[in-house]
Amino acid sequence: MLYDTIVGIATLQGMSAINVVRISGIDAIAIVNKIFKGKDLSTVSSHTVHYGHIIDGNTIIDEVLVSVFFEPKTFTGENVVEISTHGGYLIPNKIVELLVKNGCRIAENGEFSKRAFLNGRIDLSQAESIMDVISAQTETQLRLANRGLHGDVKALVGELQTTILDIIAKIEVNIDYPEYDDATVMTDNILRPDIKKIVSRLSVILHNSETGKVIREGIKTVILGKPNVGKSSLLNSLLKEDKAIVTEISGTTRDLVEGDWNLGGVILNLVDTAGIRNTDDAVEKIGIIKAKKALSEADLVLLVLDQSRSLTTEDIDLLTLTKNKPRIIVGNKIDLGKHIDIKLEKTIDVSAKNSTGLDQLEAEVKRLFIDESLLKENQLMLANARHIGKIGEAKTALEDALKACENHFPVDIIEIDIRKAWEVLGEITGETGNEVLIHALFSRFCLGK
Ligand SMILES: Nc1nc2c(ncn2[C@@H]2O[C@H](COP(=O)(O)OP(=O)(O)O)[C@@H](O)[C@H]2O)c(=O)[nH]1
Ligand SMILES: [Mg+2]
Repeated sequence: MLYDTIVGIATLQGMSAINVVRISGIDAIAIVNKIFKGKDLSTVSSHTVHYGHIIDGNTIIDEVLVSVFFEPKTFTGENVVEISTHGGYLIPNKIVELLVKNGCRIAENGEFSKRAFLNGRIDLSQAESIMDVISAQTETQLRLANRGLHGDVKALVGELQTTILDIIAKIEVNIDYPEYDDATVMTDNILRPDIKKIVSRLSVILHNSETGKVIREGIKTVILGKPNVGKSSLLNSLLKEDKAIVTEISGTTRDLVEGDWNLGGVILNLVDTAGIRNTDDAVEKIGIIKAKKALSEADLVLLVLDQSRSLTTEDIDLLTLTKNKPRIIVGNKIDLGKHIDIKLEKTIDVSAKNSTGLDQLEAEVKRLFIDESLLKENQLMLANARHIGKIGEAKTALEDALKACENHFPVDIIEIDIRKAWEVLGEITGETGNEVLIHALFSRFCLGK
């Protein structure tokens, strides 16, 4: 391995029982050996753990356990040592300092994973899944991330690339033996059906990935309505906690109040807002500006109406404002009766106060955003926006190839589009692509990872 030896603290620092300092590189074992009092680490077997002390000259820094892994079967593919130290800030940092003095360099964010990728231990989709595994908040997110980590995305991409390569091979044969086939027969009888098949496969993948993306990223949801319709009450009853202040006084909520509603594996990131109305109150005004900004960033609007009374122009304005957004109209205060006199699209009747109708609301969110059959069958869904984008690009390239076929372009011209699709898919796994992308991706990782 050509790289220098890096060190990073792999655990969260603070008042914890232990910390792990991780070292990777050709000199990892030799460097640790210089500051370790215990067994001679150059003589131990790979994948073993050793008790001893980290020392600075004659001073003992900490009592530790040292795990030793010889290349190539390690996380990074290089020699790796993990030192389990006592917790806190001082000890692990002191050990890092000592290691740097003895020849290590402090690792950049994600550099361990980057080396694992560069040394061929994992592909890019697996590296990205590591971060997803770490940041998973629901079991569904974790399940999806684990499939990526185990190489399911990589396998899918490999399979798609092989199919595309088969088409390229057919074209190459045709180019090499032009007398072998008539070009029009080639495009009409062979290429078009083959390409169409992959395009429809990519369409299915893209469709399923909509659910995947929602699972991974959650649904940014803004609760909107005029003052006093029960927005804050709705937030509280969905979250089952008194997060936002509820009073009968209009204009109570001024700042945004947020909370996550876990819908059986899908997270709704709820934002309760100040009721939108004309007001002279300076603070409330700012709240309303924030509400409108939250609206522009939202994936979903819960538009709350007080259906125990007639609608006002403020309600109508909000109905117009949110017309082009995915929205659910929530008819609150159903316990007081239904008095809305104008015809509305589907309304979900709830009583935020008595927590009724919330199941129907949940069902409506699921109907709009997720394909539950995919979840039940534990189907593979792409969830990472970068991967989904690349699948989309591949599909576009193949659609271009189809158009070129229809226009009876020469096959070597059609091949350019098909090759593009192959290449773009390779960017998902990092097989094709450039260094800038790879650097940018890994720099988003946490330190020591
Ligand atoms: N009867 C009834 N009152 C409600 C319901 N939801 C909210 N309220 C009352 O309506 C008033 C305004 O509620 P709040 O949640 O602060 O409304 P916001 O201004 O839209 O956030 C409070 O007095 C609540 O107790 C409901 O479902 N039924
Ligand atoms: Mg409120």
